[in-house]
Amino acid sequence: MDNMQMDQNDAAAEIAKAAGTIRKINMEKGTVTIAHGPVPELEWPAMTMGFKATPEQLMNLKEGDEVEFEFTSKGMDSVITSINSD
Ligand SMILES: [Cu+2]
Repeated sequence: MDNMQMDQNDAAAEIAKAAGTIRKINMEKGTVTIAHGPVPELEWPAMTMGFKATPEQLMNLKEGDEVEFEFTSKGMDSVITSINSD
């Protein structure tokens, strides 16, 4: 294992912030689809995509809600760490 490589992977999992609109919530799968604005930290443009989330994070949210959220992104997995509706 190359330690330098591991450090770079850890850095990729830092928390990023975004704002957007909830398009779909799937409680069974623990996913939420959000149309989010640009994420400068990750050099992401605005897009609609799925995030993993816990039932506790999703239970007070509904489709159409405007939200601000924080997440980690590693490979194809983006996982919400906190989410709040405006
Ligand atoms: Cu995205």
